[in-house]
Amino acid sequence: MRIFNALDSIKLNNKKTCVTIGNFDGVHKGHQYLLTQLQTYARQTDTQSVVVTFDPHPLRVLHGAKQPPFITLTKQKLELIEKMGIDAVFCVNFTRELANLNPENFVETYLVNALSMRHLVIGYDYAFGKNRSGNFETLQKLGEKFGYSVRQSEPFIHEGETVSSTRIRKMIEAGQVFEARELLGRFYRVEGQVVHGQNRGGRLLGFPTANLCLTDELFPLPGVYAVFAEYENMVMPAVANIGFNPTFGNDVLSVEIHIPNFSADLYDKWLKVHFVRNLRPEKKFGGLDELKQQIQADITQTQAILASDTTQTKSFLWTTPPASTTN
Ligand code: RBF
Ligand code: MG
Repeated sequence: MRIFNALDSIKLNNKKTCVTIGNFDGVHKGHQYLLTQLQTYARQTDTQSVVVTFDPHPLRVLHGAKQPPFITLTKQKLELIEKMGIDAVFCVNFTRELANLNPENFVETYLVNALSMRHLVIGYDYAFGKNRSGNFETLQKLGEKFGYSVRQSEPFIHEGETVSSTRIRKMIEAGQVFEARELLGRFYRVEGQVVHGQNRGGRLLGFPTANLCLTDELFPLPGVYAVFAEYENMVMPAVANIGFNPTFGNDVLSVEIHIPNFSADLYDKWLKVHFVRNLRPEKKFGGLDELKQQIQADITQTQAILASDTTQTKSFLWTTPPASTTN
């Protein structure tokens, strides 16, 4: 998959393009459904599939605040789009100036001239620009002028409700990682660099933990989770604790991973954590022994959960297209 970050770096072969545009936070099953339609349509029309997305997320630029936290940061988002088999991504640098372009200017410069767009496929609720003026009707009118067709896809429904980034964010914030897996088509995952923690896990408890440094993304409700830890090409059963370590009277939130039977030094390394199940809330224990016993019980429970889930596990580590739309 080719990735373009600026107008002047776009190099496409002679094929015209079939484009979709959006934020795609989460690259969830709804997005996957749209991306699969994009590819099918590109194949039928002998065009190449291109995803146009933005970085930073428009909400960050326009509202400044760290809200909402993202399900996927750009790096992970692009990896997942690549897994879907898309030909190219144009990751447009989002600025206030860009936000002020009118839809016609944006379409002409970014989609028609830069990408040679012949077809546009948009999500059921997509609109861009000031007051959402770049909506289906506007895009269709512009299509007559610039010579492209527009299709709008339908919402992707799971258990009677549309799959959306908002719905998934709420689940993760409530610790419902198993439920979120259904809407994502994969485990919810965070990733980051391993940083120095309190140095207490190994020495004091006998359960060393890798502390993750997260920046901007959403993390699940504080508590203990059965997870898969992915390091280089290894995927290992592990336990995660997201919390404040109340037993020790800490007041900083940490995201810690203990990988049983694994002793490599992970400091400064990149670790991915796939959330499988929520086990319990974090608790304040009366003493070290009680906490140690509980952590051992968490490990035993995790091993049982992950072993019983083996047939499904591999396919949930990465995104898979919705079954109904594969051919
Ligand atoms: N600390 C707590 O104070 N309460 C807990 O319930 C708790 N549960 C944990 C469960 C697991 C699986 C792990 C790996 C750690 C847990 N900890 C808990 C965190 C522990 O206090 C921490 O790893 C050490 O203090 C080192 O930072
Ligand atoms: Mg640690």
